[in-house]
Amino acid sequence: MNIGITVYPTYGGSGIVGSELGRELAERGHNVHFISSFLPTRLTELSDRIHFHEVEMMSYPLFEHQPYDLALATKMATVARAEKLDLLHVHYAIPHSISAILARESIKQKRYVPVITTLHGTDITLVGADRSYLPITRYGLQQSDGVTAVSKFLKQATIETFDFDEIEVIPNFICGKYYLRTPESPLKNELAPNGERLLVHVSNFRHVKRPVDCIEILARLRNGGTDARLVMVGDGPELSAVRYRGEQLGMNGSVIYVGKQANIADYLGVADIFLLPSELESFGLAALEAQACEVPVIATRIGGIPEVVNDGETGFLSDIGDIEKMSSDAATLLSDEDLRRSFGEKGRELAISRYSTQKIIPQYIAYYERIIERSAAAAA
Ligand code: GMT
Repeated sequence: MNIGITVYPTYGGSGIVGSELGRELAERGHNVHFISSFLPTRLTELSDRIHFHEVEMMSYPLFEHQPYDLALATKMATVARAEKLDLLHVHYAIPHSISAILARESIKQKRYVPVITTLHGTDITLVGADRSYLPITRYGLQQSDGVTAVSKFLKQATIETFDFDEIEVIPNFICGKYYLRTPESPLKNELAPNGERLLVHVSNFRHVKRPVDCIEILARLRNGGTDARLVMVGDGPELSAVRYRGEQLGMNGSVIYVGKQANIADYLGVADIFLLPSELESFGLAALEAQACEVPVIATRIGGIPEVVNDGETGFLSDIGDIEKMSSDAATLLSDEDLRRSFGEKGRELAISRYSTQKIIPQYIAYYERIIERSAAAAA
């Protein structure tokens, strides 16, 4: 198949999933055309099967804001015709599904290119549900030829908010060979020079991730006598609040802020515990990546997380903001190496058996084939 993929190219789960899906499809012999404002961060290599088409935008003084959606639609239409795309697969509904629908409609006399929209989370739960975007998001869902969601939770949230239920759940995935426990890595010694226990948090540091809670947990652990350090991977609007709280609690000497990182697996591979105290998470890709690296997860019992983390088996789940329980669960795990290892092993087993690329990528391919067939039958 010739597949067009659009993602937000910056750091973030939906961009990672879209980029890795493209790479996996190319490995299975498909031609993948990424259409985006710049090269997605996880897409480090192009090849004869992975192509990149940059969305160019003309700047004009009249435009207060550049009309990216239209430039994207134009590029999608051009690429769809030139490369004979079989479908356009967009990640994150807003504005990608609208641009794709516009592209499809603009060229349909020549070639009908079905549009598949994958919902990732806040495109439904926060942004899409907001009054300013709700009608156009619903239109995007209704007009897409196929819609997938990354968790059962997200499918249900979409039904409730948009009264739209033609949704296939295809969960996120990991490639087991890239996500491994690496306790012997030199990075371990760099981050924990005195053998301290390592807590790791990875996010885009938005309010919804509650990264300040990680500092609170670290403070409780250290004040309770656990020699732990916290590695904060990523960047975003809440980072200054995190640093401020770290300063207030006298914890910043035990926090390592490493900023945005291309290779998250390096940090997860040396972690003792992964922290994800989010107030909303439609899936929690980072928790899956941590489990694949045999790292027990301390997270909140919200959204799709209970679908990904087995409470009491691969991690511990708590209510939002229940710092005391999260700290005490972390202390339990950190004081018991056997328990930690057993949680870690079960986490990897769960990640590989339910969410490996071998299991999930064929689901996408089968779904593509179904949608292409259905669209062709409708056109005939
Ligand atoms: O968080 C977002 O606003 C968007 C998105 C992203 O690009 O990171 O995150 C969502 O998609 C990820 C990949 O499917 C999921 O793992 C995240 O749980 C989800 N974020 C939220 O629901 C807050």
